Amino acid sequence: MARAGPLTLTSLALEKSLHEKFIRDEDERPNLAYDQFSSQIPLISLSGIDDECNKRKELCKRIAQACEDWGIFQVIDHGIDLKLVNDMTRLAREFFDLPDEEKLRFDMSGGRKGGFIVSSHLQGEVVQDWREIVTYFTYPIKGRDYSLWPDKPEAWRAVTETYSSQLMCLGCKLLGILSEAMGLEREALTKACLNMDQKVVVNFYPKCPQPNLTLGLKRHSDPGLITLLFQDNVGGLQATRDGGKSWITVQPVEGAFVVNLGDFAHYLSNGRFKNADHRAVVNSNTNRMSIATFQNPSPEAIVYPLKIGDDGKPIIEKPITYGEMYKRKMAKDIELAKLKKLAKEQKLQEEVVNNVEDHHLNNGKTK
Ligand SMILES: O=C(O)CCC(=O)C(=O)O
Ligand SMILES: [Fe+2]
Repeated sequence: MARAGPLTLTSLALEKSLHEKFIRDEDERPNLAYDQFSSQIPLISLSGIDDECNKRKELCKRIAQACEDWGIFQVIDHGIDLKLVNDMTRLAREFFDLPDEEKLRFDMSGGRKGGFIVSSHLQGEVVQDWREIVTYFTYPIKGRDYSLWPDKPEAWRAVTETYSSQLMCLGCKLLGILSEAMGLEREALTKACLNMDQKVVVNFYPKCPQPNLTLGLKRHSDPGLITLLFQDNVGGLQATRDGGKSWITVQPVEGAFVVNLGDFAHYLSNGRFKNADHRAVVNSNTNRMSIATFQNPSPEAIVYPLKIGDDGKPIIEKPITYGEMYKRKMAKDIELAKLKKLAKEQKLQEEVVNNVEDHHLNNGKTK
């Protein structure tokens, strides 16, 4: 049977121009190059994190400051074995290099909880992201469905298991620091998650024929508590602090993890810590890969500030569950996408009416 054209982005990347479904409206297109780096995001060494001494206190201060300013920082000396990270990225690359058919054996678009997907996008959203993804639901362990974990390359499953457990440890250490920075007991944020969830998402951004017209991943904040992102040395992660008016490209640092805070952390800190607004841009020179590990609360966890200053007010009216918060976030995004689509259609319609009127006027003049 003949195949109906390219199925994955890796195949579409070979075409000369960008398929229409990836072309963003002008106001969403990137205005800053993937490799125009900024060093504004703090780079923090975690050495001394386990010492009960001044070093930990100092670290706590620096991390809290970064979370107040940006909601993003990078960490080195984090204790994760670099060989493990290199194995993880090498095997992931080998997976994305497989023929379409092999990758699509793990297609998760039918609602499967984990696997491979091309440019996932929201219901009702017209424009798609320029990325391919493999998602692993890694914690709680009893929720793992190994049949959805790619079986090629062969070693990838075992490496992902080790990677996920080591990142769970690092995530919890950082949550300990953040809890202390909030003036709470070390376990406060971990406990607030009830039974912590973890999801590992491997993002692959093939080189793109017209990168200025599209995004690898559109602007968003992560919904959960904390995300640990490993990116290769290409560059493409961008952050904004002013609602998207200006952006910076995060400088890739060899062996570092980018840590960013999500909505749950923002609410639990009563708005003190930023839920970092970020996106990924792509380029026409080279493929890019990043591995995002999301540490999230369980759906039943309560979203409400853990501490409110003496004269402060809670930034949310009443406690809701994380599951409900997530549902509302998705519903809002879908609503925005719908409104945007409607506005675009109306604008097009107005343009047609104006053109017809101009045409009549001009015809009238020449008669
Ligand atoms: O690839 C990147 O740099 C960003 C990935 C990201 O933000 C995500 O997966 O949520
Ligand atoms: Fe993200």
